Amino acid sequence: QTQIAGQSLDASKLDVNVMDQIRNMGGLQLVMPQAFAETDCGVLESSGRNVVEFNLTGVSVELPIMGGKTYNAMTFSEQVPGPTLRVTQGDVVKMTLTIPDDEVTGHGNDMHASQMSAGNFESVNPGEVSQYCYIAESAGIFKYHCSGVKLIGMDQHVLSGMYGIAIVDPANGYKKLMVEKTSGSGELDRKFYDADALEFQLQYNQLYLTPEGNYDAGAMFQHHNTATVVNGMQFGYVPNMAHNLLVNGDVNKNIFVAQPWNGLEHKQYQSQLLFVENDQHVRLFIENQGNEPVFFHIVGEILDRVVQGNRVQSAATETWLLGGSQGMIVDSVFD
Ligand SMILES: [Cu+2]
Repeated sequence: QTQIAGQSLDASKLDVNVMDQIRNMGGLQLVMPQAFAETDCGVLESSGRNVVEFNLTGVSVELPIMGGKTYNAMTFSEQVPGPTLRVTQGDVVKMTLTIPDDEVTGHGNDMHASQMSAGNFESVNPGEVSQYCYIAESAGIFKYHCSGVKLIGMDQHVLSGMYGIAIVDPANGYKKLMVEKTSGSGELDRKFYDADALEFQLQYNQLYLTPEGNYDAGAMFQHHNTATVVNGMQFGYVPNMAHNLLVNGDVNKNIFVAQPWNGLEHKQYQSQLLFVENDQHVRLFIENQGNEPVFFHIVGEILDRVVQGNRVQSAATETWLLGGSQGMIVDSVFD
């Protein structure tokens, strides 16, 4: 019979050196699960799992801001948000970050889906390429962001545009959506929608800028944001001249009182309306990339389902709160 006795150890009251004793016993070895331990691309690539390459560049560019000015943005692959990675739970992600020779600063990439600290990846300097691999073990929506130069300037890099999302689809796919309807007073008439849905992604952030369009850390610490941005732009949800033409038959006949992004020269930085059909299952991937809370509500609608980490958090809720670096999947039917 074996008895195991527990006791507390106060190292300061021992007359032996605890660290020496541990060393004499052969030391301590940290054992971590596969997702953490096997970051070597060679091992993971030959694991038999599906390998998805995710290639990014770290580039500083000037981007338009409301009022006709520009700001000094930092980007993954010259876009804000950065490219979206979409994989299936269990896939191996092979992430490669390239920093061009003429880039002004080093960058990193901390992918929350990887469950690894950005500290392991350090900083990739101008002219360098770096790579790591990981298994996307958990389903859901996860932020990725620049980790600055060995964490220094991380706030500047992220709040200047270096962020994006990884969508990890559940291994067994998405579930059908149930919406409660009634066929009379007190008569429940559940309605089911196929898991296939029309999908959108919305990423929230703030810009903290000096009048010259540079990052303003003082403003960030005081939460005095210059702008709230959705998918990288202010007021991106108002119509532009293409919608004027569609709805009013005239590019110059505005639909809304303020249309700051009317010009088609803005290309991908043009405002975009989200067109959905009545009685259609819509899936929204939403991430709060910033340092202010997001109170997500759709005017005139109820969020039929909120999912985080492949677990239903709520049904039929009016608003859902996302803290900084938090994501969710909202399923809704507009009716
Ligand atoms: Cu960066």
